[in-house]
Amino acid sequence: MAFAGVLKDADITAALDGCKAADSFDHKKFFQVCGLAGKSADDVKKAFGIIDQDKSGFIEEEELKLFLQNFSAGARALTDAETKVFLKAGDSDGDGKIGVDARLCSCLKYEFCLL
Ligand SMILES: [Ca+2]
Repeated sequence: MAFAGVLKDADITAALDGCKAADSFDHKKFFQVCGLAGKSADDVKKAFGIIDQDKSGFIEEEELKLFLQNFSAGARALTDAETKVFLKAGDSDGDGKIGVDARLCSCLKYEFCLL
């Protein structure tokens, strides 16, 4: 499990169960249920480092699409519509990808979890 040591397995399962149906993914709800919302900026950065599979320092659309599979290998890919909404929420400078530096992660934590 890619997130072992960061998140609880039961919370991950609950979060994935909540978005099983296509187009039911809500990143705010997901981050709340999986427990990332309550984590430190460092842990959120760690999580985004896992999602950034090619270690480019950015989470690109393709990586975002496979977001759920970082939590469970059997999870579905996000639909194009879900990916676009998620990308828009995290892409603060409009470059079409999400940056993974610490300061941005604090912003992401705020945008994704607290609003
Ligand atoms: Ca990347």
